[in-house]
Amino acid sequence: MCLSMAAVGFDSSLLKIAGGRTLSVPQIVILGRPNVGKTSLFNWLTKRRNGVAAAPGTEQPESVSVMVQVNDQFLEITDADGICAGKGTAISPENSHRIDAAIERADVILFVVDAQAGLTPRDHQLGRRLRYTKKPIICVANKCDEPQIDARATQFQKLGRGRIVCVSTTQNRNRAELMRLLVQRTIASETNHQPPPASLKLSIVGRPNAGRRTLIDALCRLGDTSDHVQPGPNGDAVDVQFTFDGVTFRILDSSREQAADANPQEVEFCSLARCERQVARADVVVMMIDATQGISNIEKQLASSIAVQYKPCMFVINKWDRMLPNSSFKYAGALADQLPVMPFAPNVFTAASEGKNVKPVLIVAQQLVHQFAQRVPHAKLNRIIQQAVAANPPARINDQTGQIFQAVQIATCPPTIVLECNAPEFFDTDYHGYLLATMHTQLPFPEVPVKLYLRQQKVPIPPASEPELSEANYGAIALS
Ligand SMILES: Nc1nc2c(ncn2[C@@H]2O[C@H](COP(=O)(O)OP(=O)(O)O)[C@@H](O)[C@H]2O)c(=O)[nH]1
Ligand SMILES: [Mg+2]
Repeated sequence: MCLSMAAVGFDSSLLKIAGGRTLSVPQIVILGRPNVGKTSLFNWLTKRRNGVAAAPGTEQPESVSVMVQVNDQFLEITDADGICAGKGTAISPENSHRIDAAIERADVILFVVDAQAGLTPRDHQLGRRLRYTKKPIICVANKCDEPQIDARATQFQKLGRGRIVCVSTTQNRNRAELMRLLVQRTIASETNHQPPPASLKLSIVGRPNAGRRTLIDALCRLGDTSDHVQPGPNGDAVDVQFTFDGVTFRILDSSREQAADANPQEVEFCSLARCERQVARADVVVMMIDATQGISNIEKQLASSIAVQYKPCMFVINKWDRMLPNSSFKYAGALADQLPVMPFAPNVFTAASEGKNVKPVLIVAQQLVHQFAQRVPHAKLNRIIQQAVAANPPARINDQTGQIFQAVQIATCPPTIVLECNAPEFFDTDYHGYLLATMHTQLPFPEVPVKLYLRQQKVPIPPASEPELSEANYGAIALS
């Protein structure tokens, strides 16, 4: 935790890298109405026999992710089951925002339908929602247990949502075809990726009255030029953009929408879901905290929802003028205890109404984007991991101990590290935390989330089952 004030030399070309997704592990999101077989498909594609445990630190999962490797391609597959749940045809407002956030995160979408049950109003509803995205979509007609059922899948063409692939998770039909298409679409979406504009999207979240609007106005005053951007077609919050230090900042703020909410009961729930969508769109999240108020459940829930999306985040502790002469270091320590999900996130103490110390928000945002795109030399990463394990080996279980054979950084944005080990079960949540803390202190991404996977060292896949694909699965995601 630090109060970062100094301007750093910043290479704006890095924004081009960090703003794009091409260096991240491609995200495949499974969507569909309840009971079509999303979870079955997820387990089948990722070769999991049972349900998957929640990532450490989270409650009942709204979505669960697992990484797979197909030939040389890494893919992260997410079952967005929880957010598609609900009775009847209506999608609740909070799930509606969560579905938008999931679509925002995805590089390729698997839209699952049930070939036996046929088209339902709920499929239509989700289909309409997917019409607004340009992301590649594969329509997966599940429960085609026999080839005769495949003909029924043509009815889903009405949805007009991508190529239809007939599969059966229970009868193990057409898995290889779906996998091949998935990899093809992923590679195509990477190749077609437009170079992103040299701009940085800041999402400002926080409870009402924390001072978001005031901060935005103060930030705009720092900019060379500023203009208001009209809301997007699906009701995005009002954006403002300005240029500072040669970088175009685009600010996403949910405060106006929140003010428009009539029912205060709903405000909390809906605004949290809206914030999730805002977070999904952002390059960097600014979480505003009112220094004069305590940390409430709202802040805790917000921090968790930022952490599960692995977004770079800074805490802006506002109204600090009213807290003087308190020590900011003491406050930072207390904050870390109360919001333990992102111990690495930097703090900036501001008095937005007086325009004091708001410039560091823009400087720290640039630093975070820079850190997020860092790639570490292989030898250095391995040296640090080996030293960490030697200094504090994992606990012995049944006279055996965990061993890490190799560490590989497979992606940036977020920095994503795979540890090849003898058995992931030897490394519990505390040990993940220890390794992550070591990486945060010793590698050039101290203030951004790092994704860590543990993988049992490769076991060859029997060639008879699927000769053309070579695949490997990775351990559950550890929340950094
Ligand atoms: N006949 C048949 N049933 C399936 C298939 N895949 C899933 N199911 C069943 O459909 C039901 C709902 O599956 P689930 O994966 O929980 O659906 P979700 O709600 O979309 O995640 C379960 O009873 C599954 O056993 C399939 O390929 N064929
Ligand atoms: Mg399910």
